[in-house]
Amino acid sequence: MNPISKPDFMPVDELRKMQLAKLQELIPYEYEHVALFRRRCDEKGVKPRDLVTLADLAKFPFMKKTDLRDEYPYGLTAAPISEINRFHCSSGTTGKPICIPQTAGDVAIWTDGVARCMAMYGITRDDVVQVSYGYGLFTGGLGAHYGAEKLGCAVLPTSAGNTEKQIMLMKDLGVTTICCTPSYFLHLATVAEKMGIDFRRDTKLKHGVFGAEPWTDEIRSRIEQISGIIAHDIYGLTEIAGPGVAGNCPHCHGLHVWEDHFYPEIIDPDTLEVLPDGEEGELVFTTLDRRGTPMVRYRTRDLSRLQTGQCPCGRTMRVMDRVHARSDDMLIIHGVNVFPSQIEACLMKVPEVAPHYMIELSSTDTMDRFEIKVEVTSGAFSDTIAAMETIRKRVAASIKEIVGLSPKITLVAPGSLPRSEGKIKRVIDNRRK
Ligand code: DLL
Repeated sequence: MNPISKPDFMPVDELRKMQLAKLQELIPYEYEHVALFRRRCDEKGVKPRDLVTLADLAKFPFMKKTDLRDEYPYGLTAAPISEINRFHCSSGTTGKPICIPQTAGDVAIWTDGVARCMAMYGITRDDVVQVSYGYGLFTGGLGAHYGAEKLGCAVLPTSAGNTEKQIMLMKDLGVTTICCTPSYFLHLATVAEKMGIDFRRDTKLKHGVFGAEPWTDEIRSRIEQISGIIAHDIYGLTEIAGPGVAGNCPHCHGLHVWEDHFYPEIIDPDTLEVLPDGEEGELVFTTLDRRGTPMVRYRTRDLSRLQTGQCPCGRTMRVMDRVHARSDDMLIIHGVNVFPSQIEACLMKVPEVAPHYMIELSSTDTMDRFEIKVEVTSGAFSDTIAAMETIRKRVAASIKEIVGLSPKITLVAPGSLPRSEGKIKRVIDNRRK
């Protein structure tokens, strides 16, 4: 076992004791240094000394993305600027960005999370790791970079874009591991095909470290089929660290959360009650070690579940379900609740369509219009109307069966929908608000 992985196997009672001890340091620290937290605790009538057991965490107030925006840039920062080593910010499409100042210790914890994920995937110092996540304010590039370096891998920081050159370098340098969004990998695969490069035959690629956006099991299988690599899932968010909050082991259908750093809870997003392990709801994280911008009970909006039972790999850290959706991604179409991931799963049941699609919503005076544009694979694409109509009917039937709706299905030519170098945007909602 790589020594980096040792904490993953910590006995559960030791882990719970450690979490409580860390929380009993964190909560008074946050109360002392972050005025918003102190004010909310006072309004609730809860004091740091009320945290006696782990269950007492539920007495403390939540934090939300709007708090980060409202308190931008330094309102939630607990450490003095002399201790701050790094900023990561993300700008939403509307309003103020969020800003997360971090200490050197915070960056080290984040690095540890990524390195432990990679070690769990079977990546070693013999691997050549290409980081095609964006570098800069986005945490993907630097997070994967530091994690791979900590493992001792040889790292190639390409960032996103310049796809043909990325493929050339991948081939020439003997890259074994690619880190990028799953949607960018699909784009890489299409460009490689056009360049006459077959990942299996012409490269040494074995591992993909994919995350930053929801992706279904069906997309994962497609990726593995077309490239012959193992597609690993890595989860994280800027507010808590970046990538490396959780990752999947070869045995679990879900992701081990590095609970010694990031304490997870699942809540009912309506009642805000903590739900027992095994029930689905909204993921909430508390950063147990972070001192630059600590987060207590941060509501992620990501929907998941903490699984019960022990993973066969022997890791004691709880497993969360893969994040298939965010509560704020849910679309209500003709009164039906639909997640884009459900549409993706329906599309991927039809082998003739490619994993490139767009959901478009608009409204007339009287009704909503719902259209799905999806690319046909280059193998199946033809100019015979009858052949295309057969595929279109199959897609429509798959969506009707699972989602219960009958959108307009438009089949488009391979390569005609926009590609993304980072997180893909698959929904255009132009309905009246
Ligand atoms: O996306 C950090 C990251 C970079 C994770 C690279 C993994 C790989 P943000 O830009 O703050 O940070 O976006 C965080 O992205 O709340 C989820 O909704 C989504 N997300 C991240 N990883 C996954 C994943 C980075 N593996 C938001 N599966 C999160 C599904 C994911 N959704």
